[in-house]
Amino acid sequence: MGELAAEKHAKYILTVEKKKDDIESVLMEHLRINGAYWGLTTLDILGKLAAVDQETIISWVMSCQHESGGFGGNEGHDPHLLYTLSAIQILALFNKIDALDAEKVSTYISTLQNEDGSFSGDKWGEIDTRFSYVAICSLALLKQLDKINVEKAVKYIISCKNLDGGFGCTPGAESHAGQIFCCIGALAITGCLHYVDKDLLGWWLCERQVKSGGLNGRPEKLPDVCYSWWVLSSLIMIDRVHWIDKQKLVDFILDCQDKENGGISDRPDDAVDVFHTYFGVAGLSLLEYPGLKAIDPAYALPVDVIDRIFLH
Ligand code: GRG
Ligand code: ZN
Repeated sequence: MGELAAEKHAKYILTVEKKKDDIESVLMEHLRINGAYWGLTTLDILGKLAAVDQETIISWVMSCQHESGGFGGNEGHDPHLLYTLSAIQILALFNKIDALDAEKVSTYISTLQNEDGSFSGDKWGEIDTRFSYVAICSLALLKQLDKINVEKAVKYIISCKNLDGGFGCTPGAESHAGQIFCCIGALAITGCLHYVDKDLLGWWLCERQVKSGGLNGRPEKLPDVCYSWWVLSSLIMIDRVHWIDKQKLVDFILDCQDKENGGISDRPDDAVDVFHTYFGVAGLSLLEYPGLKAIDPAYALPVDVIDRIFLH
């Protein structure tokens, strides 16, 4: 099965960052700040964050901020909660959260909370439990959770819980591992995991492991390395990670590496991308693979970064 090609993956991410005019980069222009978060966090877990030019990245991140306080996916783009969290996370990696006007950013986030406690992603109004997570995670990192009605936010998330123990994007919507990560992450951050039936949800989550060792995101679907993040982080937060075969999952992730050119794909023999490289490396970190920094399952940032923010 082999080992993690850590050096190659770091090199792959560093070269993707430089190629700004190939077709993927053009297609991804609107979510560059998300891509930057995935890539930089991967480098940090691999112990290679020092290889990037910190000043250039920080000033580019700050240039993505809108008058409203929210961040766009790139310079001149409209603000959205998803990009705002990525901006805060990138600054956190570099110990630069202080560069932000926390008051202004948190006011932007709080204006997106609705009467029922849910969050819209931006001023156009789409509601999704993803945005509840992103708002809560952002405000916690800024130490501004008191800007929103946390009780109502939690109540809305609980209203998205299904009879199978999972969570969907809105009340009554089908359980999906990605939404489960968002709901469990938000409940973990707000200290509200007691609302979750851990055995029932743990059962649903551990059933995501298929024969190859990989995890899928819903019943009957194909395994995909990204669920090594969405499912595994959730299992850890509810203390049920021992319900899956960890070694088989390690082997599945290692099997998705491009050992020659670096990068990790969604499943064996597919093309690699930065997102799945993050999910693979972060998944291995959650599985305590040797040589990797530990990552926090709720904040999706290295544990040392989280400790720096909350232990001082
Ligand atoms: C900071 C980690 C972090 C996240 C930010 C964006 C976000 C918050 C969360 C996204 C959660 C989510 C919904 C993830 C799922 C993404 C995904 C792989 C969707 C694919 O769904 P389908 O139905 O694929 O196309 P399947 O695997 O079901 O066939
Ligand atoms: Zn995927």
